[in-house]
Amino acid sequence: MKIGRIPIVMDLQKRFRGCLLGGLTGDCLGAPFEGDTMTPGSRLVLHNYMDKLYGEYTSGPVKNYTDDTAMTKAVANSLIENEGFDAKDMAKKFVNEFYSDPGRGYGEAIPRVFDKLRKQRYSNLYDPAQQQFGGSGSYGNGGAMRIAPIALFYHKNFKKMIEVATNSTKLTHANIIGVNGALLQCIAIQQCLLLKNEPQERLNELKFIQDIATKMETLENVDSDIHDFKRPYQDQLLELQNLLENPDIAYDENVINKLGNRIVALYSVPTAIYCFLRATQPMKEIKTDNPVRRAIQYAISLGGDTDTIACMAGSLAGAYYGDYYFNESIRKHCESSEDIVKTADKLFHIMQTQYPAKDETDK
Ligand code: AR6
Ligand code: MG
Repeated sequence: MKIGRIPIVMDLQKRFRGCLLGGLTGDCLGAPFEGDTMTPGSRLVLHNYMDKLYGEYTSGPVKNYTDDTAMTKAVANSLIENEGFDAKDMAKKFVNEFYSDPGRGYGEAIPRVFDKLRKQRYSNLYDPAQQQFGGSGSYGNGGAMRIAPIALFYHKNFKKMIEVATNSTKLTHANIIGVNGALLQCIAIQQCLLLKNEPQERLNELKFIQDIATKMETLENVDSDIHDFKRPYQDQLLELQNLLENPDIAYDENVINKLGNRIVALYSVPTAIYCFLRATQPMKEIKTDNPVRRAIQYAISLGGDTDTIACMAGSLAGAYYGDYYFNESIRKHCESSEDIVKTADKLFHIMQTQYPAKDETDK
């Protein structure tokens, strides 16, 4: 590290911590704004609120996390305890977590999956999710919001990562839009982890998007006739690229119109990726040197499904920048931040035993 530069975050363990801390922080800070249509006035309120939280620590109410983090923890703990993916254990952990603390703001339909899984004693793990919405399955962003531990744990093995991400998502979300949204977020986190983060070097946002689009091309089922469109995520990634290339059209209303701020995975995962990429550069509307805060604050400022979009944007930013941008104040203001760091460390150590450092990536 050269003097005068910000610390270089090349340490993978710090990136694991950053990714889970970013998700937690986005979730906790976004939750109070969920469902809001943000006006210039409410964006100012948000900015002042964020200034306070990221400033010198002053005691104040701790912000609680929601289902995003509750389920992320369940995914991480299952991977840790089983040293890998065990579908039945993960399903049990989702169910146990929900019934021990159901008031975390879960999606309206997902409790039906938990109820059925419990009643049939985990005998047909994938049936309850498949039966949702008259057999079409959920296209909500609930699979994507909890995918981070899988991206971390399997980031050295693309094929395995995709397989586990798919099967873990299908425990609750069977619709192809829900599944591919989780895959998109998973791939984006993996790319963040593998990118060199040289402080003087600008992230090549367009290349980042093109690389994801290439991977999605092989994953999106072009023969599917379930939807009016054949390649929905690739189309959204083109919209995203267009917004990045033309900052003059990237005003908030247009970003919301083009990418979305909804509970639907297709209209929230690309948005979160856009928030992360846009926030890698200074933003005149969000005056702070902290790019992780920028990603989270910008995601919240779009309104709608603020906790989950900020959670996903925060996970990406944390995976790229590591845990450096989470000061004492923000850690103390978010419920369970010490716990999530311990979880990230456990995940890191077990990942290392499974994938020793000399292993190639993208096997
Ligand atoms: N047809 C119609 N509506 C649907 C469909 C479908 N096939 N799929 C989803 N919806 P859910 P999640 C709508 O319950 O994805 C929390 O706030 C429907 O209105 O499967 O885990 C989290 O923080 C359904 O209730 O849960 C996330 O933001 C809703 O999408 C979000 O909810 C959510 O789908 C995650 O929810
Ligand atoms: Mg939530």
